[in-house]
Amino acid sequence: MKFSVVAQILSGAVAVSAAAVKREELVPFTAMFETITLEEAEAKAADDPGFKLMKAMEANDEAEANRTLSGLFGRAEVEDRAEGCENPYVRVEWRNMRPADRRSFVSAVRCLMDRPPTGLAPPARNRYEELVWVHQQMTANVHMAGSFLPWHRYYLHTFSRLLRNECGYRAPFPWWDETRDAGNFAASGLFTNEYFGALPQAVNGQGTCINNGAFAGITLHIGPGNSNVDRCLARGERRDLTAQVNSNFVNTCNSRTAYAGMRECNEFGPHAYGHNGIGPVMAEVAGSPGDPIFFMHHSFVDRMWKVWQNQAHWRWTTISGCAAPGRNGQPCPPLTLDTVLTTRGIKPDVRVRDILDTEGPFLCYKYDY
Ligand SMILES: [Cu+2]
Repeated sequence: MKFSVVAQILSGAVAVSAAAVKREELVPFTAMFETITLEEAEAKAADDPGFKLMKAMEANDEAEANRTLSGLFGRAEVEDRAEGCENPYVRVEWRNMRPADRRSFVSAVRCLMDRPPTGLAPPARNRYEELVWVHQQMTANVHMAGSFLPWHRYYLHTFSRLLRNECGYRAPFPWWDETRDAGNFAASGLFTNEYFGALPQAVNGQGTCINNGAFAGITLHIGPGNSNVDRCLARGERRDLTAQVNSNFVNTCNSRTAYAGMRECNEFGPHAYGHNGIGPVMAEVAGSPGDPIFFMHHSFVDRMWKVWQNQAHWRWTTISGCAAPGRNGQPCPPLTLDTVLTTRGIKPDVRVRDILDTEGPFLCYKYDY
């Protein structure tokens, strides 16, 4: 009798404290990236000769494929490529990296978080957060416009330089082939105690503070939005959303022949679903680099663009669309080879022409596949 009362009290106490912890740890998704469905992406692509070609090839319709193929991709040759990148760095898919290199990558990211800020961004508490701050400041200019892909390419490059120059990272820069994990990002091998920490399932549509891995228990200070509020690194996979980051969606976007349509499909398709599917930090545009998995996700987005660029060489040397969204009913400023890409002083500003071809002299990298 006495024992059972004690047992009741004990189990009651455990239940209460577990509930208290759980309440504290659950973090709602407060903002999300805008998305389009695959059906909408296909409808927009329907009249695109590139999309017709893809469908004809899927259906093994050789005659139709040849009809749509003729004249589609232009005549630019490999020789059009600027010289000065004879041995490009190779970005290696996470699973193709040596375990020691994976560990050293994650430690280098952690090292940036452990370094003091330079003072460039007052709300930032460490060097890593200065980079998050740059994204926050640039958010309104570099999303929902043609500048989305070039700016994030340069942002990723800047991150890779900080890892190398300030934290001594020497191994290849990783990328993550998310299509292999569509619908189950948690199984990618990134979200382990050894590397980025867990990616738990969302609970009632909410994320959980991450208390394991290289970033266990960190406090974020930049975001959400334009605000700067202390909060935990929270994640919660929404598999219905990560399922959209599949090769069918990627190929549909990359079948678009004009840059503008491809960029829009990428940004609102696989890019947005990857963000929204990982957790409340990743789903909030401005502060999303607060979760270091941001850089793995954007390496996937950058590689997706690169695959499209490799389909036709003119895509290494020409660009179109908007440098920023049009405001107050005004037409948008055009995106050109001379459009400036800035990291707000972390690295010198560059122009689109410098980064358009990753195998040009300035960036000089490619992907392992
Ligand atoms: Cu962004």
